[in-house]
Amino acid sequence: MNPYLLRCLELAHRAPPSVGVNPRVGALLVESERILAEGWHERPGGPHAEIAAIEAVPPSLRERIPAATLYVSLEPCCHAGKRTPPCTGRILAEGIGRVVVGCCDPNPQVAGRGIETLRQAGVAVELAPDPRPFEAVIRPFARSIRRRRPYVILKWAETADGKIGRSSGERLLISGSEALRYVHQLRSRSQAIMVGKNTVRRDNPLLNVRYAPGQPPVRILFDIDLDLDPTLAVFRPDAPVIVINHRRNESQGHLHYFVPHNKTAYIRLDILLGELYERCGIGTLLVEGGRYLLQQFLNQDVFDEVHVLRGPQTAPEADVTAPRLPDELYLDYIAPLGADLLFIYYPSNPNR
Ligand code: AOF
Ligand code: ZN
Repeated sequence: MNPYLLRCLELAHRAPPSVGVNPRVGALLVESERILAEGWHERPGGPHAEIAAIEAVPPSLRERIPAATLYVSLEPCCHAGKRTPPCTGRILAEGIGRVVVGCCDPNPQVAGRGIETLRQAGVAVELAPDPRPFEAVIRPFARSIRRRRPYVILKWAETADGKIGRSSGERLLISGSEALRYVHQLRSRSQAIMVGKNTVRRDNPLLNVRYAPGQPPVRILFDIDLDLDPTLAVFRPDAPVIVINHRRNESQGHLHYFVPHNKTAYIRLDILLGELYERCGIGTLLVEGGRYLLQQFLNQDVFDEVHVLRGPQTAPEADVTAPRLPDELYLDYIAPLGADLLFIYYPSNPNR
């Protein structure tokens, strides 16, 4: 791959999970084999990657901008009426003559029109020979903008005989340290994490990031009648907490009480997630349990990936069976994590 395009991918990965409903994008300006400046898209409402790169050019090098090539991992946007002005306008205003693009923007409001706009204005636009690595970086964005709901990863750990817990409520440690690290990496890459009410009450989980670097995700809880004990660990102020309920619709510090507008949201996960996407800007969601909630996501076909960590042993008195996987899944990846095995499944038809 062209090293400048590869660098765009690296820069795109600097975007934190709070980039939310927006894509991860990286860009750089190169003139005579010299990198004038780099940029990436950091947060919704913040400058797009191209703009960040243009603005990072030191004053002494600004006069070189028109002679430079702009490398960008995603097609520059051309649509107005959103949080930031269209990047195509700024590219033209700067007089940049050549742009190399990783892949097209799947946003229906762009979808090739950004490239078209630049070409019509006389800019030489080239596309990366293989768009797949660029499409892979924006996969959550591509899926969520089309369905207008967050990209959903379901995750659980199960014993060698497929049990995830004890009905007595007594805690069960299934995974070894490498698998735990993996889970915390997954959390640190997710904008939000969701668990069912019984899991909160019984396990009193922290739902933070301890065994990996990174920020704790937004916690999303179900507390319909607002009767959960406020001293539970999930309510700690280390991360924003969205409390789905049917009484209060207001924010109090880090606590965001959320009443869905559409009453069917209490039983239809696609509608609930649609509201979390539109109203709270939640773009990626990790669902960690318990069994009932995970099974609802599977049954209602509201997920994009399933990560199962299978331990090497059975556990005494473990009697809660793992969620039942639908037939239309394909197993994409298996890898050992210490003594555990990680299985990653995808829906067979991701365009469903
Ligand atoms: C780009 N470069 O770095 C990004 C783009 O709400 P806004 O103003 O931030 O616009 C978000 C839309 O812009 C998003 O849906 C996608 O189509 C595009 N994102 N485009 O040229 C970037 N992040
Ligand atoms: Zn843009």
